[in-house]
Amino acid sequence: NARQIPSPKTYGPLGSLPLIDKDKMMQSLMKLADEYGPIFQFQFPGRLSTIISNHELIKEVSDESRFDKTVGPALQNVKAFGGDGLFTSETSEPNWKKAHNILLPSFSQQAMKGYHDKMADIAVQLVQKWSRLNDQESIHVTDDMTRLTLDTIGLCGFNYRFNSFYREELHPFVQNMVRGLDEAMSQLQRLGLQDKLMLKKKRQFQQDIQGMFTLVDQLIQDRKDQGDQGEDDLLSHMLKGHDPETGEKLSDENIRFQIITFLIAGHETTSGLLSFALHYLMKNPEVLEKAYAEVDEVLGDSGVPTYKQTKQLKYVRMILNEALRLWPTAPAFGLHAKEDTVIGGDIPIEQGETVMVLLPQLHRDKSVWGDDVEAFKPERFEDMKSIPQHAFKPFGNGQRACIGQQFAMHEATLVLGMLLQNFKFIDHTNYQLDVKETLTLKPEGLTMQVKPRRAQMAFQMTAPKKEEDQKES
Ligand code: FDE
Repeated sequence: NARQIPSPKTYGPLGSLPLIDKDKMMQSLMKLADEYGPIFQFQFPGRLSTIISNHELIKEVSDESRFDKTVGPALQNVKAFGGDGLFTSETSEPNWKKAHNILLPSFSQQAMKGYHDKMADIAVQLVQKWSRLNDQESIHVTDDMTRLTLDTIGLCGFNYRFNSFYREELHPFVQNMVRGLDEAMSQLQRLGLQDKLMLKKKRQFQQDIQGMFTLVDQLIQDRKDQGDQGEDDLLSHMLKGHDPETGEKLSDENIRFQIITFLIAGHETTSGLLSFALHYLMKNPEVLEKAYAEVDEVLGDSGVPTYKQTKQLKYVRMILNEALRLWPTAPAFGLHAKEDTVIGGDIPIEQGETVMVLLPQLHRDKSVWGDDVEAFKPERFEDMKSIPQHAFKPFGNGQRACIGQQFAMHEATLVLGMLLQNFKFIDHTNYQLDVKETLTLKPEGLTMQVKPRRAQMAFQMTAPKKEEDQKES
């Protein structure tokens, strides 16, 4: 017998929308999950969404023989500029597999060695900026983290410098992207007719998309004109790479969509991650002490961290994982059933029917994490093998999981390591967490002050010996 899925009450054509805070959809859904349980149905205007959020059910839908990623309504809207790039394509679209095959080696752990110096280049800019602040000047944390992550993916991906630390305003591309993403999300909450009437918004959306295309197409054209000069970045891999299965190359149009995809996926999520981590460090002095101790032991006064040193920052990684547990910056993803199936023993899901996986709630499943789910305890990640499979999924699932996982984690570990190496963090406003939602999550309005921890900043010290790095396999 089929179980009835719980569902909050509805208000005519608005569905259950009046029950949630429009600006905090994920957090509202988390509250509803507390109330209605690990599976419930939410009536959006015109569509019913099944939301699942405990370990037991998510373990089942993580079975790739039964479920596959779905490009849900939010990603459908982002498709206007992400096209058939990796993030916004269905697994069945031919360019997904092709690009996946071509790009996988560019994101391997091995490939991170090649990006390390470029990541460090941008991280040094951040440390320099913070080291030159006057007393009492405060840092807008998410803004600086976004500068950092955008510049990092720009430099590692396409050898392009956004130079965000040299400008107060956002780079025009970022303005286009942020407004575009914002509009893509806003469209979700408008009723059909209401949406059609937003002519000015629509015109702006088209302009923003054109703005993004223009910059990116120019980048591709410039690289082609200049010819192969031995660059070893994502763009060169995309221009040269052949799909080992079919021998085909990516089209220029698809390369454009991939570049936009990496710029979107690679910077908002990672900047949110770093911002949450800094917030929790300032609120948890024992964790902060342990982090300083590790950084002093591994990095000490040895200057800008090497690749190998960065890999040794185990506790810093645990901190990042714990931040991703509490606030997975890409908080949800959609799946559809490949065939008629049943989950949870008695809940039928028809072929093509979709479910939404709500990560922050999964990451608070007390049967996995214990009763202190809200506590910030990096020690939970001491032994990754002790964490049940599919209980921690900040990077998504299976073949459609985040291709940028190693990239994001290496970058974030390096940056957090360098900040710990160089600065004392001061929570000068006694900040209370306020999670802002766009396509991703961020601590809204987080500011901090810093003081130098040592007489010389890392970037002023002599460069470490690079040969040591080469030896490591
Ligand atoms: C993806 C991803 C995901 C899944 C989604 C779905 O399923 O829908 C997730 C969850 C994620 N991702 C998350 C994250 C977090 C962080 C920090 C990140 N992420 C980062 C990054 C960086 C980069 C570059 C990236 N990222 C990218 C990406 C891509 C391309 C994708 C798609 C893939 C496929 O193939 O599908 C993703 N990412 Fe991430």
